[in-house]
Amino acid sequence: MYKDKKVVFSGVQPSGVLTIGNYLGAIRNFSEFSENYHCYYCVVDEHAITVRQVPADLRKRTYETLALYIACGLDPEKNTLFVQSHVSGHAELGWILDCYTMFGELSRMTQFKDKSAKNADNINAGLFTYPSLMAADILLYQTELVPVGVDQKQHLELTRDIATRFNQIYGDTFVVPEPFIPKTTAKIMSLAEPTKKMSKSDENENAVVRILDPKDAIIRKFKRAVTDSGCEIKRGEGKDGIMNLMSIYSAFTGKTEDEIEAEFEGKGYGDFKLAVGETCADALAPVQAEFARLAADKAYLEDVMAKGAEAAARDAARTMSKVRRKLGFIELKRR
Ligand code: ATP
Ligand code: LTN
Repeated sequence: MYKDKKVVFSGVQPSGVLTIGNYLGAIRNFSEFSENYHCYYCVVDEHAITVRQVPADLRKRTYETLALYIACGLDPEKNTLFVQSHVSGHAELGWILDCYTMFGELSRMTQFKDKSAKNADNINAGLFTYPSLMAADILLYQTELVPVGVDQKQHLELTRDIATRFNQIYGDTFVVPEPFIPKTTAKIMSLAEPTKKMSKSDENENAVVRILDPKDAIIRKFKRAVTDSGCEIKRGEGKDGIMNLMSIYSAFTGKTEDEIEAEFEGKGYGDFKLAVGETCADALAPVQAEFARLAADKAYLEDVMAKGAEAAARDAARTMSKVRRKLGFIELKRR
């Protein structure tokens, strides 16, 4: 779409207060693309309603997620920051892509299987077709690169299949995107069950460290983190808890796992957990301070939203008009 720059797109659901999983797996990496790509970072509120939300909370978290984008280093002048429901092209293209996505493909999505197990009383059609709306988010902007955690890899593969299928039927319409998945922080695990992904909608507060948690809560949560019955800070079979803490510590300090093992040789889990907690809290402190400043300025956030939506809608309209033409929809002539 932009002949001079390739496009990056990513989204985060305002379905809870963001975790260090969201931070290390996704948001922290977003700003590195700002210089060389045209970047769209979206708060995907339409995705969030696939699970029941309290309206006042959804509204609050939408502002909060946008403020966190900025607090994590995304400059609204250099990135298009916006809210999904403000650009109607997402829902519109989402419907169209539903018609090019197979029931069998959607049935294989592990996120659908996990979320329907967790929300057994609300297995709605939106939860099932969620990946075609995500494909629409990405394809609408002719995206080349999508920075995400590894849990989204399957959705990205489906997005590629949908784009390729559409292009085969109608001729080149969409850029086929690639995922960008960080090497060491692609999947931060729950502190309570270290074989499960840390997820912002987890009901167990001790399982998740949130970007906005105060220092004492962060330290307490790491202290309580589930580890094995051993005592050495070393990688190994059955040491999921310790390995998860090592990757978090590594992400915040830049130290390699070998360096971490050497640093904590002869020390116990208690010392290590305290070090991880303190390092994490100190690394998040500047983000929290910036967040507090931004969150108090609703008018500024609304201004960012409005400008972002306007720019995104303009770009989305170009793809939508191409898609409509290809499909055989009549483009309405304005009178
Ligand atoms: P929910 O619990 O509501 O499903 P979530 O915590 O899984 O939310 P999303 O909004 O679905 O978060 O994801 C936003 C981004 O954060 C995605 O790119 C996703 O891959 C990434 N992400 C989420 N959790 C983790 C994690 N534990 N480790 C690494 N990346 C993650
Ligand atoms: N499906 C993602 C959130 C999401 C997204 C996107 C990520 C919605 N649309 C487009 C990247 C690009 C999730 O559940 N983590």
